[in-house]
Amino acid sequence: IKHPLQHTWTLWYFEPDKNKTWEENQRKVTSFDTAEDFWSLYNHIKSASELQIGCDYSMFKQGIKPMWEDDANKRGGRWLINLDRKLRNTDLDHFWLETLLCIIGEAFNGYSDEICGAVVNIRAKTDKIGVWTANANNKDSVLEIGRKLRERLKIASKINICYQIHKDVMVKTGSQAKNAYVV
Ligand code: M7G
Repeated sequence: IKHPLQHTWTLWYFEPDKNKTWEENQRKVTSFDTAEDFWSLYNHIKSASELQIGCDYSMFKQGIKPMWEDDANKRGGRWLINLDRKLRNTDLDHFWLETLLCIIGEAFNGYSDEICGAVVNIRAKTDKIGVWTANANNKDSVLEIGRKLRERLKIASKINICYQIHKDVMVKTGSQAKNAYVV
């Protein structure tokens, strides 16, 4: 018997194609609901650091699209970890794997219900890992998820990580949105 996960998760892959809309470029890869199937998938696909610039992986609970507009995300936001491209070959894959293990393993104490998914963006200067939560107003859960993420990723204490509300990100550009919370 395989080891069941609490939720079924879907992996999405984004590859930029100028002839298509952003939404059309988001492709569902596959879904899984056991630890063993997670590892077969993880071992089968390219690591995040091997993706081309401009590509993303997203892993979300089944039924939630990796988009601000989804009902599950529209009141939410993300904990954002910026990683200079110099760290792409040393830290990125490790941080992304640990992020995935945190979400599928329900590591956020009583707050895992608030988790929608996680995204890794491969970008020219700064790669990004985002952990998306359902409700930016649930301060206690947002902060606890941020603290746990820091702890599990072993983020150095001199580095702050910031939470951005999707509604703010939509109207600004990229990472320039104001930070609603910091841990
Ligand atoms: P990004 O890929 O999150 O970061 O957003 P980047 O600026 O580092 O590349 C790039 C652009 O993709 C945004 O300005 C939007 O045009 C589009 N985009 C990103 N997200 C996460 C969404 C989304 O959830 N919904 C829609 N409609 N567009 C998005």
